[in-house]
Amino acid sequence: MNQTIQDAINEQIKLELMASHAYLAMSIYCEEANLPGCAHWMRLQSEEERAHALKLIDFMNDRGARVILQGLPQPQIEFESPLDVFTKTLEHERKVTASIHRIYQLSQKEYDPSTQVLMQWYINEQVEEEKNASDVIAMLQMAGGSGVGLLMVDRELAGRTGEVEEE
Ligand code: OFO
Repeated sequence: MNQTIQDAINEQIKLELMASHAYLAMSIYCEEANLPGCAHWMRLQSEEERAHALKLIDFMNDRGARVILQGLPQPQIEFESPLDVFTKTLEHERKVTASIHRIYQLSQKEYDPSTQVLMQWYINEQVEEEKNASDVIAMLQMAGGSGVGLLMVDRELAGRTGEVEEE
């Protein structure tokens, strides 16, 4: 496997694990803020990001490439509000999308069809990820940041079911 692509995927593994770590920290924040639905949503999101990293790790292993795990920075642990939490989530997802698009381009340039096909899966996934965060932001904006409105959004988020793909 081309070294440039290996390096890019190793960076992407780090980015997915950073997202997992960030969303776990957000889940803890929500739990402390007495928002169990929000905490549940973020816990599932954290697990999903870990699954994204594992999918890349499996792909590298299957192709005989070298996986190099890197250290993760401490995630942000304090937030202004649930709206702040989901706004930061969307910002992070946009960075991840840009990174996936870069790897897709790279795989075209270096002619690596397998990576290209895998990146197509992540491209579709990112559309979903950005939509999910945007939907919650819209709900929070409509409901207002506190009181009954917030309670209703929290109940809605409690209904999220797991989407982690096992392969
Ligand atoms: Fe892995 O999709 Fe979010 O970051």
